[in-house]
Amino acid sequence: MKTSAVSGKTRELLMSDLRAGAGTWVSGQSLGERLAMTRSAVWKQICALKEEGYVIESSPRKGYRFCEVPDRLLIREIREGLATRTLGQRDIRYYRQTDSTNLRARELAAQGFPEGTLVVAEEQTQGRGRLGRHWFSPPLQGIYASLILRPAIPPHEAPRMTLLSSVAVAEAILGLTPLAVKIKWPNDILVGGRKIAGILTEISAGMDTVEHMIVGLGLNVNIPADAFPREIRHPATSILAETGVFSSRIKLLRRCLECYESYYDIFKTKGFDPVMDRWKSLTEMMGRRVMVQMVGGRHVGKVSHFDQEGFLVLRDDRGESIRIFSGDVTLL
Ligand code: BT5
Repeated sequence: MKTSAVSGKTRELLMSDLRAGAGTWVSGQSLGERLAMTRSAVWKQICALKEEGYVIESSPRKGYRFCEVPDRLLIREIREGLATRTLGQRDIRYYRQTDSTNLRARELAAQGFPEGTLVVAEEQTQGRGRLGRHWFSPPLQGIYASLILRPAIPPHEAPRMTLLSSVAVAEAILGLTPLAVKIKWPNDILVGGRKIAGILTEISAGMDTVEHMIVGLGLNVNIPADAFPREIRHPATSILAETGVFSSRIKLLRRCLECYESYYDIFKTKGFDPVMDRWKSLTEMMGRRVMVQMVGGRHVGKVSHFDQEGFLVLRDDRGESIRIFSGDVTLL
């Protein structure tokens, strides 16, 4: 029986039929027959897909032809070919605009949404950095994404996850662009000393264990160099500014999720050492003289190492070791 009441699932089937015939015409009648829909129901769904940004040609005689996927972080595009088991495979929330994806993810986590839940936005009106700072999040030019994780670790090991996140994002950029990215503790991804991405890790924890963790990624993809506001204190850059070419945000997001999952798996099965080893190979901080500004003061010294829990260990001018949980590092 044909019906015009089409479920979301039917739209997904229609989409995969259209995609499968990419570049060729598919008649409305054959689509309708395969999906048990009237031709006008097919047409309505095509209109909805076009509204989402898909480029689909239509001709009264030939039917429909799938031409182009929009440059949007749409849920079905995130899942298309995503090679993960958990991350991004569960609930995904998509916003054309929201205040902060970390805030949205935090609400979902409090409601019990599982590990791997993902929140993405095309634009943030109040993107957040650490210590209440602002994260510049212009529409459709960057990736603003937050993951819910529920790692079985004690709260004092949470900084490990920030390090793991930086490694995963750096690997994703290295894999898809020619850029030589570097990591700056605790949460910066840099290209030529300029910040191309930042990660905001927020945890909710009891005494003994992390209840949930929100890992928020801001990645500057197609932001022109001159679009960054002056009030950004440190030099910022984007993949476009560095390479001169536009990159696919969706491919980058998928690769971030895949890299994240593989490092998270390594962490769970082999421990933190292999993650730390990769982290060390991606940072230029080892042995460097730095100033670390923290909430309660500042320290100057040489970077001695990063310890098992992800803390920065400095050796100050008197030869004393100082362990630092979080702060802003300036290379001197
Ligand atoms: C960070 O903070 O680097 C963490 C940024 C995390 C942003 C993501 S976006 C998705 C998710 N939802 C959120 O609301 N947040 C996360 P921090 O280390 O405190 O750096 C913030 C500083 O970086 C600001 O004070 C600016 O100086 C600078 N900045 C702001 N926007 C920037 C941008 N788009 N690119 C580079 N630098 C920026």
